[in-house]
Amino acid sequence: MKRTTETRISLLPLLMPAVTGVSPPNENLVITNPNRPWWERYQPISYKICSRSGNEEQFKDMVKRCNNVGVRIYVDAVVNHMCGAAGGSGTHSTCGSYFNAGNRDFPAVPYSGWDFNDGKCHTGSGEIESYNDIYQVRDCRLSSLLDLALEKDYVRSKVAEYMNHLIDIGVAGFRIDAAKHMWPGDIKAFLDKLHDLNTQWFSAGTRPFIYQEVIDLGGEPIKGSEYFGNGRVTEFKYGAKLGTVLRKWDGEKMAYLKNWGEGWGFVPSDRALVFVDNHDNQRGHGAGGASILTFWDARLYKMAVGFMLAHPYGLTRVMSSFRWPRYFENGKDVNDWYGPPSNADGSTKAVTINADTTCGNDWVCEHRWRQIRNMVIFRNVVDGEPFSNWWDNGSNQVAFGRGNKGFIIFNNDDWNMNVYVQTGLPAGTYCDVISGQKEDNRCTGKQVYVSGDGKANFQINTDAEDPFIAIHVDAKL
Ligand code: AAO
Repeated sequence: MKRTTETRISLLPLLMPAVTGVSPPNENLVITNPNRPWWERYQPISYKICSRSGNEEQFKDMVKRCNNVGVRIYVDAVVNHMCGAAGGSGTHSTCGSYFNAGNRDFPAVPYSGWDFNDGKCHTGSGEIESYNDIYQVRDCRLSSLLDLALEKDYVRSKVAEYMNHLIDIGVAGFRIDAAKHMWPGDIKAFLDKLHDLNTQWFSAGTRPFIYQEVIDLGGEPIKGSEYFGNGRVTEFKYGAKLGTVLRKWDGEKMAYLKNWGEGWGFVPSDRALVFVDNHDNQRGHGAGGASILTFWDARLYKMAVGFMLAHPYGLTRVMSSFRWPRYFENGKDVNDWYGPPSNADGSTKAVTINADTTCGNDWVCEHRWRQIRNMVIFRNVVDGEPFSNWWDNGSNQVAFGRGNKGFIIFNNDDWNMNVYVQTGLPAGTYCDVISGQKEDNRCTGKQVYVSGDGKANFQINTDAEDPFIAIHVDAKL
């Protein structure tokens, strides 16, 4: 499968075997200072499918081949704005379309001055100056990005035309970038214009899946709940809190996760899109702060992703990243702008696959890590089963099950664990899917014996490579 430069994998276990989220595929500003940052893709020039990841033919080919094997594609839709006000004029765009940011002229759409919110924003700078003013947040420029006038039917129609083009090609839905910076009613207006999904792969009448990027950590007047009518919303508290708990900061401990979910002040489960990290906060952009766990903290990261995938709350998204030369100066990563692994001519390096199934060329491919991949399978196996058999030691040793289908147990304490707990599973020998998995009716890693009463003994040393164990009924010998 051809991969885009920054791929994000999300999981919709109910609906389908695998789901892939891709970076904005439309034409964007080419930025050379710094040299081709990843974030240039959030500065649209037109809605032509033509980016560093490939052209329209290549995109269509990817969508088709993925759909044919049950992998759904979700597109990151950047429709709140075009490029930055200082983007200049010329043809320095990924498809060579002419534009003039100063004149608000984007003839390849076309958009002109009338289609932007310059007149509607009332801050002196034209920028969002305060997140406490909901009008600024929606009508002014986010980081100088030219703010589209989505109250206009013309603009709504152009946005819908772009998204419908993608739907007709076969994509399954969208991440709505910067949704907090658009009025919920304006988003509804362009969503209402969208086609049903392509019947070559989806049943007639299937609507696109929608989730909106709304950063609501509390403390601002705009709430994620304002957007529930349009689809799911990103729950940024999830990764920020889970990172704090696993790092044991602020007096947090895993025992407190007993009422994880709405009990922690998160949005309702059926409205939440959850993740441990995303493309912004894994490198200090966006929101979440220092507690966010990423592949750089691999041991805690695997535990966090394992916990997320085992827990019933929310619709889960798994991150898939590239490595960059991270370098901190005064607490800030000065290389946070680094684009994907690329060749001298600027083209993106292929995602090569190593003999051990991991990726090469600096692609991290967290979704291929055994522990994460196997927990995705766990999530599919336990889908629909209730949260059950919670156990904790009052500290950082916790366990829970999903009905009689799966069970997971963690030791994040500084001492060894040796416990005999109720799993809720049928008697038998199970393969731990963290240290290994079931292959040819044997376990490549640890084995767990569940007795007739559903109980099992678990031993996890504090220095274990991965201090957690997960078992499920599809990994029973
Ligand atoms: C780049 C340059 C800019 C330049 C611009 C135009 O970096 O200096 O002005 O080009 O030339 C990405 C990059 C940006 C990049 C942009 C365009 O991250 O660096 O700008 O592409 O190339 C806000 C938005 C949210 C947004 C996030 C980054 O609400 O929508 O900023 N995320 C999306 C994408 C992201 C992309 C864009 C949007 C733009 O995921 O990749 O930008 O398309 C508060 C607010 C949040 C706000 C953050 C950051 O968060 O609540 O809404 O996110 O601030 O500004 C605590 C608080 C928390 C607070 C946080 C940070 O945690 O609890 O609420 O602190 O202060």
